[in-house]
Amino acid sequence: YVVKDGEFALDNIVAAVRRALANRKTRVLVVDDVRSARETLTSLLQSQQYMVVETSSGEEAMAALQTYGDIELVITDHHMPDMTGYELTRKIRRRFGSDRLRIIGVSSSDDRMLSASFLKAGASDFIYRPFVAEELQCRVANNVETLTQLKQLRAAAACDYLTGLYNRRYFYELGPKIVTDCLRQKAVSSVAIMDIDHFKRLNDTYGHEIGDKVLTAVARRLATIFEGSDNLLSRLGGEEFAILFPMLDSSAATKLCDEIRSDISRLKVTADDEDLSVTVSIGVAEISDYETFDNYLNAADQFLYMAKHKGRNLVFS
Ligand code: GH3
Ligand code: MG
Ligand code: MG
Ligand code: MG
Repeated sequence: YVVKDGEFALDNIVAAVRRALANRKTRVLVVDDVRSARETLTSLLQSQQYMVVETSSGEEAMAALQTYGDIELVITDHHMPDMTGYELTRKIRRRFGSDRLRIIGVSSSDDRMLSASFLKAGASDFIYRPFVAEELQCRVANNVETLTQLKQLRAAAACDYLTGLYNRRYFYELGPKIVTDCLRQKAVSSVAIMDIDHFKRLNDTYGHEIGDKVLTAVARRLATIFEGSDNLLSRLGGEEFAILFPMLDSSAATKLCDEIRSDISRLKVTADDEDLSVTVSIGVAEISDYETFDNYLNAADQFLYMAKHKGRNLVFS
């Protein structure tokens, strides 16, 4: 999501996630060994506009979860020949947390402890048969809504409020995983730290609000440059950005960073009827071994310091 002028990026990200989720149908997996029972559930779910996948056993259910990567809710019967719904619930929970996938147990058993067993095994909800259609539909809707809220929270937690870019937290969460993946494939990566030159001066001259506007414009430009790429862009804080270039060695990353440096220097930000421009300095470090992610960021930071020292508007590696 790329922010526009005068928008609070994070609010818009949250709204965009909500719209995206509202506009697409949720896929629900129904697991029951009795066909008529499956069909009852399916027709109730379809009347709520859900997409439904039916399976008649736990094994099939596990396979369906693999096949359809987007199942968000499983409604499972308990008594089934090969695997009980309780066992299926435990099995699913080893792979999917309740923040990714909701599970509702359904059973006509007269064992009143069954609902507690399901919930302890990680089910999100449980309904005894025979159930009132309305109640099942409400529980389904509540579970889907909870998942939507969790997704919005996750998106918000990963993003920077001002610019809408990924934040430092997310960069440090995902970065090491990407790097490790590359190293396993015997490929190096590179990381860059970019810092706007003399930003304090800009703030002092034009005020913090204009400073924010320039910062947002730089962020937006970077977001456009990296849109659709595998590179991980984030705002580390203040007027500093970090970019991870998976599978790119230092010389290729440096070349790319120099193009970005040049691009940013040509960026015009209109504020108070004036065209403002900024330059950036960038430090690039190659990640070729299993040292800590922090070590490589420190190395990039030292190169950034050299770029500043040598006069700014430069890339060092
Ligand atoms: P250098 O070229 O050495 O990087 O100089 P600089 O002035 O950019 O560096 P310095 O670290 O001294 O100042 C960074 C300034 O960025 C200080 C702070 O007021 C400003 N800043 C940090 N975060 C924000 C922000 O979110 N909005 C605005 N407007 N300013 C910010
Ligand atoms: Mg059954
Ligand atoms: Mg700085
Ligand atoms: Mg600076």
